[in-house]
Amino acid sequence: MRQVTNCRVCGSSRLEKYLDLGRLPLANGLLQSPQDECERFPLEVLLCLDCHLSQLSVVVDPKVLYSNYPYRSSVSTTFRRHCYDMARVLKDDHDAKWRASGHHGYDIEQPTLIDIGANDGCLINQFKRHGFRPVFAVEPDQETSRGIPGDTLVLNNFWSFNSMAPMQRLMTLPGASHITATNVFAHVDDIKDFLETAKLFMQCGTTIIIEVPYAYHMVLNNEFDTIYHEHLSYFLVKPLDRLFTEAGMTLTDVTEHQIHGGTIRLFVKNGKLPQSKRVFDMVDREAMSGLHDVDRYKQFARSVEDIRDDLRALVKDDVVGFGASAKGCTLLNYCDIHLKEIWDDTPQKQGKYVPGVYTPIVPFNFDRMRQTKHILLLAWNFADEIMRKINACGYEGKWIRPVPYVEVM
Ligand code: DWN
Ligand code: ZN
Repeated sequence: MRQVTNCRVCGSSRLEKYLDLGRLPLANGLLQSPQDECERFPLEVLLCLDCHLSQLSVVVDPKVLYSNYPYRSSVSTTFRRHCYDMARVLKDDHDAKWRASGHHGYDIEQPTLIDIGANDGCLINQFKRHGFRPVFAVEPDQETSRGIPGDTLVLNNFWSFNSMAPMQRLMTLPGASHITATNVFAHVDDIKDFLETAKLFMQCGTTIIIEVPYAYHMVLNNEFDTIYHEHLSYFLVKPLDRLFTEAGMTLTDVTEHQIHGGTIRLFVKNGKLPQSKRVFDMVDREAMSGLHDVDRYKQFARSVEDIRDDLRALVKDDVVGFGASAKGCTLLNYCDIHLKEIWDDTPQKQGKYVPGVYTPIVPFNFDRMRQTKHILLLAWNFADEIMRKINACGYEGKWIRPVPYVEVM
């Protein structure tokens, strides 16, 4: 475990702690048995007083975090549709540029893709449906990567030139028109090495598309449970713009999306290029919302304590959880809530236990549904999809949503 003493974007040592969730277990370190021990690590968030990046106070070894990784992106229809929409938008944009180029200068008719943090191939599958040709995918967990289409070269490693001997082998490969990194950039400690490695695979027209949870929504919507040891950084546009500029790149555009409680999609190119007005508008909105002032984060921390107190008062041990999410592990451990069980559709999670609270993760079951009066939405980011599905099965009880404030529906 590495103690963070300097900001990973600007190097400043002026880091102020604004949230302490205690010593918590690793969110995806699911247990085989309730008797298993689980290691705990500090879960504290620091604000850089110079560039306003929020970041964890410690970095847990990624080899520990991502071995036997149980999370599968494709379980959620909502996320699959999000990837479909992303592929369609990028393909339409690519085709428009190809037509406008008069078929030269923009030298790739068929768009090509390198996907970093490919998980089970959820994104690659949707991009292939839109005519992208995958050049290769990077996914550290071999078991997880088995879902990636067989015609895609897969590198089971982390995206870092420093630690990837096979990378030299990949250097013989052509670059790609698009390099995607969805739900991975916030997980990376050395983000400057990440970008330098990406540069090796960028051609003149290449765009890197990075999607990360947006700290604007985390703070304003009290999404404290999105804080866990996998998420090292909690980004605002302001520090990101500085990061890319100092890396000799340009944040050319940024768009907002609802997925996972609110994310931003960053469009990054090599060199110094014009930027969309959206970049500046979002930085201004961050400032207007108080997010360049540590006091706003201390207000967020107080709201988190209120949610904890409200949940402790409301949730009894006959309550069931839905979605054995990483968020759920943070929420249950921080609030010290012990549910009867958690229903989850992910085969790799069923039969296991949430570390720290030892709650069993089981498949949905009609009989147990009929006996249930309250379900706690541990995957509230998919509330519509989950409630629609379970209500359609005849569930007549109540739903509890924990954020932005505790609500019984
Ligand atoms: O960055 C990350 C985000 C994107 O995903 C990863 N580091 C870890 C993970 O976080 P999470 O576990 O909080 O993500 P989800 O996607 O909110 O987890 C949803 C959980 O709910 C999964 O275990 C799948 C489950 N689920 C289900 O069983 N049936 C979800 C849906 C929609 C369903 O219908
Ligand atoms: Zn900083």
